[in-house]
Amino acid sequence: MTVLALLLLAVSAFAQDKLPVDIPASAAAPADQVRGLRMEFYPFDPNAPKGLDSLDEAMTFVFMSQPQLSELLDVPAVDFPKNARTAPDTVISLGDYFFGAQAFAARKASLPARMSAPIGPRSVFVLRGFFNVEKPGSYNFRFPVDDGAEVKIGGQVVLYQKEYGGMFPDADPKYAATVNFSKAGVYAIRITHWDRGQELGIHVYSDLTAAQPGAFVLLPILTGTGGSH
Ligand SMILES: [Ca+2]
Repeated sequence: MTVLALLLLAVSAFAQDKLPVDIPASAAAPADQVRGLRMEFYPFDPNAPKGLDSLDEAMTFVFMSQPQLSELLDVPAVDFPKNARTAPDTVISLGDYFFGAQAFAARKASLPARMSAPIGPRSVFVLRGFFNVEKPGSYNFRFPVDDGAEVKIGGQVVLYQKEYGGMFPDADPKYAATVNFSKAGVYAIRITHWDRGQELGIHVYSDLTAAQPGAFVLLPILTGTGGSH
């Protein structure tokens, strides 16, 4: 094997082996913080010079914009299923596909238009919630997403998946993250979910609360308001 081949091997191994992310003990959330999963929707602005063509652009767009819609969802887990949608992009009800209709079926709200001809449909959802870590330790996460997402836990970036082209198998290494918690407690999770068009979805799996070692379950979200009443 040549030196160059060895070097390429080392580079590719480095790219695939993501380092665990340490969450500082100070990131544990105060007990009286609002629970539940808050969703903000940012449709593409056709007057913007750039077309939300990448996750990088989506992050900037969200930073510079106000959400068109903001809702506190009453859902038990981060689960925004793909293939649950029944209608084309243009006019659909949020309940048709968002969180398997649990959060929006009763509301009958229409999804704001996210078409932006001639560039095509683009949108960003920001999801913010809390989950419980009963025991300090190292836990594994998977964030299968269509198309891309940034995931922050306790203020730390644990995933920045910027590829697009549909959802790959859940076990694809690009969706994986290992997170170390030095202290038990409630932690914030913030997901910026970017979609470049057509199918969309995100799930958050972890072995944090799985009964079997190595098994993955949807990440349970704490709901209701805590602590102060
Ligand atoms: Ca998509």
